[in-house]
Amino acid sequence: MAPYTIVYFPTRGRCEAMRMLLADQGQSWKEEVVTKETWLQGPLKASCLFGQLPKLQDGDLTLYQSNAILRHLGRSFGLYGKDQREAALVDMVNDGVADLRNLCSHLIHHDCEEDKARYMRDLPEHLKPFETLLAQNQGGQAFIVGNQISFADYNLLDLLLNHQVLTPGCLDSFPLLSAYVARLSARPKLKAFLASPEHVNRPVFGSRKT
Ligand code: GTS
Repeated sequence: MAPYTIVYFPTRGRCEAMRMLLADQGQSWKEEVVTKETWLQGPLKASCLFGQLPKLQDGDLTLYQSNAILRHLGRSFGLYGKDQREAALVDMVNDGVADLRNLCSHLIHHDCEEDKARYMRDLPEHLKPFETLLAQNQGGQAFIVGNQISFADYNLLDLLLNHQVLTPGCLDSFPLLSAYVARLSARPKLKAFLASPEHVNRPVFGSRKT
């Protein structure tokens, strides 16, 4: 039986990076999909430590907070850099991804045209640090940190794939990020996951066409 259960809304949202990580690491997991109706009834929300999802069940360990979950999976599968120095850099990247994800998610949930225009205008500035990091690591031919994939790579890849849906062409002026997305997406297990109906049919965000 799969040791992992992801409890979340019927979207990619904050869970697709952990799904990509599990799929790429050859793991299986169970999904418990929570509808808006169930959530609004209240008892499930009341049972969640911070009143929010996602929740990950790993055997008898219950975890909330998407980035804590990613870090836990990172430690479980050796996806946290090769040493303490790389681990610090992996954390830094993941925090940068989380900041941009929060910014983007705020935008989606508030649906304000002015905010959207500002976000689009500033997007290159938000993406630039990741291009810079790639350039500093083996000319962008490897991962975001070091020689091995880390949980931050899955989180960054998910963020970039979402942006390619939301604002096609946003990576055109970032050759290293564009190549990175293509290279990581071509990893056999990841490629299969990204082509699976489970991923393809799951919207990026809830209640939107995307
Ligand atoms: N810091 C938390 C994390 O990273 O897990 C934030 C979790 C969060 O904001 N969850 C939202 C939620 O449960 C859903 S989503 O933003 O991931 O789409 N919202 C319902 C509620 O009642 O707050």
